[in-house]
Amino acid sequence: MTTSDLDTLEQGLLADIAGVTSLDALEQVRIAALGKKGRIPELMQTLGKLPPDERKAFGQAVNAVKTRVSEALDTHKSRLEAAALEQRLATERADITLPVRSGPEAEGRIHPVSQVMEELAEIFADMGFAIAEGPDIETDDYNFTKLNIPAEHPSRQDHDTFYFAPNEAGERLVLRTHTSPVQIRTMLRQKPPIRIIAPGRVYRCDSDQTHTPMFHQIEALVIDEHTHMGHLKWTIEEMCRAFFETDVKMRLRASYFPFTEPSAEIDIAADVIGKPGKWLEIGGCGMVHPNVLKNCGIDPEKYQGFAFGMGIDRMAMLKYGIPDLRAFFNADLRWLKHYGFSVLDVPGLSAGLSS
Ligand code: 2NL
Repeated sequence: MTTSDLDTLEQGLLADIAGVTSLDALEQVRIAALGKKGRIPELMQTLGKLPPDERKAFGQAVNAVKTRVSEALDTHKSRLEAAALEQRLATERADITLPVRSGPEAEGRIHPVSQVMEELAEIFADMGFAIAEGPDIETDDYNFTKLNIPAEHPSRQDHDTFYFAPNEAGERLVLRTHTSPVQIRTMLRQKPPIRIIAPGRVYRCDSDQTHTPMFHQIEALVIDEHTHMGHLKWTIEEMCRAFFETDVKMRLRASYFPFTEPSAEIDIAADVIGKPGKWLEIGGCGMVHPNVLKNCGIDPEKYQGFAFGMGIDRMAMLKYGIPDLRAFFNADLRWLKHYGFSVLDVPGLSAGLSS
């Protein structure tokens, strides 16, 4: 083959490419030109039969043709793809105002516990809190000792703890009885200021009408240099207002926890569930005990903090009028259909938490 034959071949291939109007046809042209048995590889194979002094120049010429043909193929491919997309955009329409098609997405329901966790996360995120998590299986030290609950302290019994058998090191692990160990871990790891919530599963060996062995708790912890009870009260009040989506009357009633001093129970006026004149207990709170701060390497002379804890399941029952706690954990689809939330109802403060 001469150089002018090569030129003719190139012009032919480029014309074929330019004349093609579909991606399939373009692929056929590519295979005929560059495929294993295509025109250009075929030419390459004839190189060996040329006199040695012509081989190099002809090889280079064939390679140059190959490069230009490849480029032409790529360019034309992009052009055809762009045209195909234009065509689809011009003819296909998506009506985003249509309701969700019936199918698994529309059938699915969010459990009230998940819904309330999301609502609370949204409320606290808005106040600048981060979400902290930790393991369900905890050490005795993090679940009790660091919280100012020493060995043999009576409140260890109050907690109805699920204990694991001691390991080789003689260490006794527990299923956490509250989410406080998550806060202990945060204080050990992070310097103040600290603003976190710790939502999650907790376990107590207790089972009756109003207690299940696994339930859900959320705790909040704030540590800073001038934190006081006023901050505590405002934060809880603000949370209640946002959560119940109405003004909520609240009172703190003096109480005792080993990990806070002073300590209080949190009561809200039962107006929110249509029972005016009564009080509902929703959790406990207090100023973090100086011993707890010390146990976590925080100087109680410099830093103070508050903490509070609430049952998430109970908050869900109150807000959504769910009467029976045990039904929460029966995996009953009829119950979930009745009390569950649509996957599309994502809680947000602007649109209303539970609209
Ligand atoms: C309740 C009462 C409470 C706390 C939890 C806490 C955590 C740390 C330090 C101090 Cl790391 N306190 N948490 C404080 C007071 C009450 O929960 O009734 N929960 C359902």
